Amino acid sequence: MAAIIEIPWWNSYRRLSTVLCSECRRPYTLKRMRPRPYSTATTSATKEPLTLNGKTYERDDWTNVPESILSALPRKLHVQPSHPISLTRKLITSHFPKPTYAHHSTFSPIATTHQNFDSLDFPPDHPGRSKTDTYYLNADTVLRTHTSAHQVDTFRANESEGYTISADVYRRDAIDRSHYPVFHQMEGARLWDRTKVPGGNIAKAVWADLETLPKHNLIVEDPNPPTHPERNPLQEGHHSQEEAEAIAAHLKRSLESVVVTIFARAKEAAIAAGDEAAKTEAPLRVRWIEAYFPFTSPSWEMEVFWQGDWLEILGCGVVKQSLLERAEVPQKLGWAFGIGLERIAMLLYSIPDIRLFWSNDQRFLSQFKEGEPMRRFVPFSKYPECYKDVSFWVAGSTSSAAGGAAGGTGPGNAQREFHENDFMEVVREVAGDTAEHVRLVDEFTHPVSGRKSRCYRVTYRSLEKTLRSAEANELHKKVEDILTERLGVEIR
Ligand code: FA5
Ligand code: MG
Repeated sequence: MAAIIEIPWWNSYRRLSTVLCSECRRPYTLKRMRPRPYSTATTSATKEPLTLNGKTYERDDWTNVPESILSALPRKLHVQPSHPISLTRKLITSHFPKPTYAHHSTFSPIATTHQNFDSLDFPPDHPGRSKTDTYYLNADTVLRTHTSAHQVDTFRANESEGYTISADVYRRDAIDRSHYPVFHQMEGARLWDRTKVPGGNIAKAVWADLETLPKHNLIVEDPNPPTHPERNPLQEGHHSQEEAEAIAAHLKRSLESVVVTIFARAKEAAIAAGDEAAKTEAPLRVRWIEAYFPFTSPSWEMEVFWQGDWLEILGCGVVKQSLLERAEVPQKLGWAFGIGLERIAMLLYSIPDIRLFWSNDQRFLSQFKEGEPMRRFVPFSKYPECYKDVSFWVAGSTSSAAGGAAGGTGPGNAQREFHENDFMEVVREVAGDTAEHVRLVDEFTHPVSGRKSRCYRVTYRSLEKTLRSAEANELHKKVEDILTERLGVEIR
């Protein structure tokens, strides 16, 4: 067997020992990484090719997209008239006027791995590429995990100075009130052309453009310098310090004015709903924090203080010049951002649960109207929850070292490593939107056998009716059966 050679893949300029990846929220050790073990769990035994939007995709070892997810493809909530996701999209795009910005909302959700990862300089073993995090149609084709998948193609189309792209995106993820395997993002970007300014330095032009943006009096916490040689580096050799600073300032002001509007609207809606406290509530708190994305540098995330906690609403940064070279517009430079539409819509309308966006219930849909003043969502009812625990021995855990080796052999390896997202997928497949929350409540290693046990609590609650105990039991039994069959775990 070939020895496993660990290849250095991280950008050489980063000398810190760890960073937190903004894509996956995992800390990275900036030395060398082994690929994570891949889960081989797939949700369909059929070998029939997948036919989507008139195109056929052969299944292979990577195919892991279940029917329940494919059925979300035609929904396109971001363009449904009077849907809160669509209203949120419109509110945000109004801050990025034509003709400077072109607006796209019909790009196909089916992306190549090149578009979704390679074109964005994702390293070969970035966890985002793994089958546990991403829905694959086959080894070369995914359901896009973010709107950034279209960055390079849209830069190449070169039709305007800026753009927005609104779209449905797909990720294998946790189950709770703010996570859903399908959600919506809006990407935005703005570029300047060196050949159009005297001396080829765009800084002055960017500051002049910034002067035309709406001003606000929001106090924004931004304690870090615009660039930092290790944490948030300037793209040396591509951008001057003054260019990066001007682009960062334009980016931040553009996005700050979006949040100012959003929160002003949310407050008006609260006051209109008779929420007296909204009139005197503390001013909005917003902060910029340093971040890391493979395709921007420097990079930031914006967080807002909401209901007692900091909530991340977007990621952004100065576009990596390698992308613009790939797009054959090397003379251009600028910024890009990606914002989560559900998170914004939940704040705007006080929508308490992300599953509601998928409801066809008129009691939900009739509360939102295009062209009418924004109103807070009035919950129609809250049906009782019913929770059930499931404890199991994790497959393959008696030989955890073998799991590491599995990483070296990659997909298709018979030694399955348990991954929580596979468990989430089973729960979603069985219970659909009736699964409200799944959390790990206990985990231990048997002192003698070394076997690992996990206990998860699954909260079932229907948004539309009272769930009978017998129905919850039936769902839970099915979850247990599929877990055993597909993930090879042993129920305790
Ligand atoms: C991205 O997806 C980057 N593509 C953003 C970006 C674009 C950075 C352009 C730089 C330049 P991230 O995974 O953090 O980053 O997601 C961006 C936003 O999408 C988050 O801030 C959040 O608002 C939203 N989001 C992410 N995951 C979820 C989820 N599971 N459910 C709902 N919203 C989510
Ligand atoms: Mg993020």
